Amino acid sequence: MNENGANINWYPGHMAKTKKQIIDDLKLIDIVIEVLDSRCPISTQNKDLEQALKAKKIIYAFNKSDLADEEETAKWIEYYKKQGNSCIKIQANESKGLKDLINTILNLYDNSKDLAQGKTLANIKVMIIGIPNVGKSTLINSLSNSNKAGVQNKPGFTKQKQWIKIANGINLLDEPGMLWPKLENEYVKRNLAYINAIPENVIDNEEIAYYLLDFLCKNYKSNLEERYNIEIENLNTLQVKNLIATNRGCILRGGVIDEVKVANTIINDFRNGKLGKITLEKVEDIG
Ligand SMILES: Nc1nc2c(ncn2[C@@H]2O[C@H](COP(=O)(O)OP(=O)(O)OP(=O)(O)O)[C@@H](O)[C@H]2O)c(=O)[nH]1
Ligand SMILES: [Mg+2]
Repeated sequence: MNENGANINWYPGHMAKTKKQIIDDLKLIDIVIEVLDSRCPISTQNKDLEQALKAKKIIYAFNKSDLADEEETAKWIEYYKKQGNSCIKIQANESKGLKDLINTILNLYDNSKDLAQGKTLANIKVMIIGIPNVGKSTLINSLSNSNKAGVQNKPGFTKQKQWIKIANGINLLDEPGMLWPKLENEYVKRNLAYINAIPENVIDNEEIAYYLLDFLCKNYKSNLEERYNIEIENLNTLQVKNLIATNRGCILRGGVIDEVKVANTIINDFRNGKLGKITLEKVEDIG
């Protein structure tokens, strides 16, 4: 077990600064794109900035849609839309859904101010926000057709604000707003650990892999059977884990199971989509 346990309170100093910076930057912004992970949109949506975002138009971009259960993503989009939100399914690393995203920006933008000033071309200022690893930099790069946004976050590296021009008078702030995920409860914390949104050093891989496997046994049994070439009917989660270890050669000398290796195998297979398209949160389970 992770000695930090469930009550981990973890909000590094630089994040408070980053939040302040985002709130400051928001003054310049017309439209915010909050990137969510389609596999767990609720867990990846940040509640920290709710107040600052109230006056902004927000588009929820359901990213990594290639890794999520398509039926569930459709239900999530419908659910978000019913609540009056703008949302679009995308796959940033393959530039999928970006046309829809741009059209949504154009539809949401109120150009009356530009017209009043006699401007014919819109000047739409957009900022991308989201928790770690949801694909903010990838989205900036795809929208701007470049590699301007680093794939890693570099805190404390203050530079001049730059705007990246994309089509149709849309300008993207070059720096995505990295939001800190709220570990509201064990359930959210686990989902965020599965999708690699919280640092490895604050999670216990063996524990996380066990919970993930338990979820998969209950919800995506055939995905496991197919990937690991096993039959799991009537087996409990522990037995399934041991079977996977045996089939994948996660065995130490003396026939002891290599717990670290089997845990990493399960987690990495999930993260890389090798277990198929999986959604962790269901619309039916909320509210
Ligand atoms: N399968 C899949 N992978 C994606 C997609 N979008 C981004 N990725 C991958 O997700 C990982 C994280 O992407 P980044 O763009 O660095 O994420 P970020 O939100 O900028 O992360 P931080 O800078 O750490 O906050 C990278 O390995 C990307 O290649 C997607 O739509 N599908
Ligand atoms: Mg980034």
